[in-house]
Amino acid sequence: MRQYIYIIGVALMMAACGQTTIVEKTQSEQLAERMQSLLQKGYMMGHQDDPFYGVTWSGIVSQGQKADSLQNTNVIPADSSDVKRTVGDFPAVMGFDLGGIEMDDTKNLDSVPFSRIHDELIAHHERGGIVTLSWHPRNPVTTKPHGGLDGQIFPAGSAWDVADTTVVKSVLPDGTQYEKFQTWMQRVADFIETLKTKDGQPVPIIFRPWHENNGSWFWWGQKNCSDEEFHALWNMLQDYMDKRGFDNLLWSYSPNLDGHWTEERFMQRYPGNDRVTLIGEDAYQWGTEEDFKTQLTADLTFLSDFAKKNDKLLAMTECGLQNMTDSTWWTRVLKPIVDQYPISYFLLWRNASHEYFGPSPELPCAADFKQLYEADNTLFLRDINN
Ligand code: BMA
Repeated sequence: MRQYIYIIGVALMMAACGQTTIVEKTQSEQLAERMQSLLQKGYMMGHQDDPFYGVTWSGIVSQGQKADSLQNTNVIPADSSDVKRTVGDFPAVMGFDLGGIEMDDTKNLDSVPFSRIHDELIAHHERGGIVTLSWHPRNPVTTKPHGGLDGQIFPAGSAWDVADTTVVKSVLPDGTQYEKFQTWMQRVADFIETLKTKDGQPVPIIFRPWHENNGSWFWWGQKNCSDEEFHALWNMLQDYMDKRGFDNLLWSYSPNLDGHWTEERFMQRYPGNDRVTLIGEDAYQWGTEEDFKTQLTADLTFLSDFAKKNDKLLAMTECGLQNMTDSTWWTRVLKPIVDQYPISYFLLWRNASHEYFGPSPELPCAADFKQLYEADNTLFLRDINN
């Protein structure tokens, strides 16, 4: 529908001017084009929370520090990044999470100050990188006013609090949490609105809300709402963001590794071709290598076919092997599979000291990551700027 309105709009403008009008592409259209053309070179490497902390270091302020001193802290040494420390280049894609912004918190759910997310996201864009935002909003029914900072023990009040299956319903029109959720969306939009370059240009962002929705571990998950409720939730957020006038958001639909997609099942919660530019999957190896390979191959076969038919970009929006228990996993397990599909990027999840998915020079997996880096078809920051 939107594409239709856009075409009519262009046609009317052309008719009114009586001449051919060149309509400037939006920020998100330009990003999609860039991603599309980069497919010819290979696929990009991405990393969540890359500049904030790593397996052996942390550049985020300690819990006790006062919120008002966060703005000017410069505790992160320049270029801190486990990826850069390992291979000498930044990831092409950096991911950041908004969880907690809805509560007006100063730090996100992983203790990263939003002021730092703001600065690093813009910095990565300005150095020619691509950025993506996910959002783990707290449970609007059970969270206490100050979220995780108010004495709740995980998963109480968090995105993972799924004791009650009426949460999605509660944020929809006529629901008990409708007003609260309007404020939550407003806070997300207010933050995104600040993500501009020095000359005031909005930063293009791959935005992927309501991720892993085919699992049931988040309050918007499969068993926690009906298909209709899920669609209403997606649409409410997207329509709100559209109303706020963002043309820099490239909407990504990213369910979880499934292993058994059929077109019928996939379509049940797919937001629609007019609402999504990128389809992706969050795919971790939690179980055996064989199961992971089988499921990922099945899913990428289905998703790449779907993406092609529907003219969508494809990505592995999150992935990894927790704590790199197999130090050759990237080149031996992941790469041979993703090499076969036209993915735009794969994003390894965060490197916290207790759970990491990316490389670190001190770890045995560093050698394997260097090999991954040296492959012609894996793209890091320098590759996408050349
Ligand atoms: C999960 C884990 C959590 C983290 C969350 C949001 O997959 O990494 O520790 O809080 O993502 O980043």
